[in-house]
Amino acid sequence: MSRLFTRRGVTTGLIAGAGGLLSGCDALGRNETFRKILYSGDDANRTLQRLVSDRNALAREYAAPEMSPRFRTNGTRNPNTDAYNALAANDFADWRLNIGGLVERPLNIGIDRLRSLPARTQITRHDCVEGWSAIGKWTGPRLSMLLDAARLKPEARYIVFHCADRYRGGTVPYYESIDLIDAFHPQTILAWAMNDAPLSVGHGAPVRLRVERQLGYKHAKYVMGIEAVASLAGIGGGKGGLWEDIAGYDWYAGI
Ligand SMILES: Nc1nc2c(c(=O)[nH]1)N[C@H]1C(S)=C(S)[C@@H](COP(=O)(O)O)O[C@H]1N2
Ligand SMILES: [Mo]
Repeated sequence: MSRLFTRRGVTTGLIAGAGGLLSGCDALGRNETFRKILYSGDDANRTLQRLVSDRNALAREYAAPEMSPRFRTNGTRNPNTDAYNALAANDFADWRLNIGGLVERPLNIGIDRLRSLPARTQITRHDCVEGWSAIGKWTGPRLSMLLDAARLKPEARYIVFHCADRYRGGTVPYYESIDLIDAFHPQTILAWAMNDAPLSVGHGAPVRLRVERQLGYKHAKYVMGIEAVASLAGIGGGKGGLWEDIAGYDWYAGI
């Protein structure tokens, strides 16, 4: 078990992040790698800095009465593979999340551990590219906390999410990816609860990504593995996500 996951480690991490909970700039600023990449050179980077702070703006959050009475499921509603069905039959007690790739300290944690980490709850609007939206409440640890614990190597540029489901039951696994700005955005969480209940199979059990500044297809459900990479070229069809590969969707789907 990594040292940051001891109670003391988590507390220390939280104190370091206190006051930064709602500030994406702080989240970015805590990461030396970003600083070097983004703020090297000086005034030539002013435009870039402005873009980065826009990218760090928070998605709107809503009040409980604004939550949608019905939140539809979309895409895969059940991965229905033998492996997934076995995990689901046991209430995901045997599910393990792997965090690897370009990290100093690969992590492998179970669902109980994930649920015991300090969590963020946010009520946000999900916008699907197909033209529907719904407001729901999501709870889970910030992705940044896990990436900090795993310690990204300096070459890491993207975070890839490997999912349990296969496109239309075929052989192509669903996957998605985001850059480090979104990975460290304060509202980017690994949600294990929706609307105060454990995530249902339809909505991505046991864990799905919420990346609130982007469209629905970026919010990977059924997350099994998280991989830090330097380039997206070697993953899937190379465009950073299943829909990007097969349907030409934009990799950056900002809203
Ligand atoms: N693993 C996986 N994640 C996925 C999908 C999918 O088919 N498989 N569909 C995406 C799309 S297009 C949308 S709109 C949302 C739907 O999330 P929901 O089922 O909770 O409404 O999940 C996204 N994440
Ligand atoms: Mo979607």
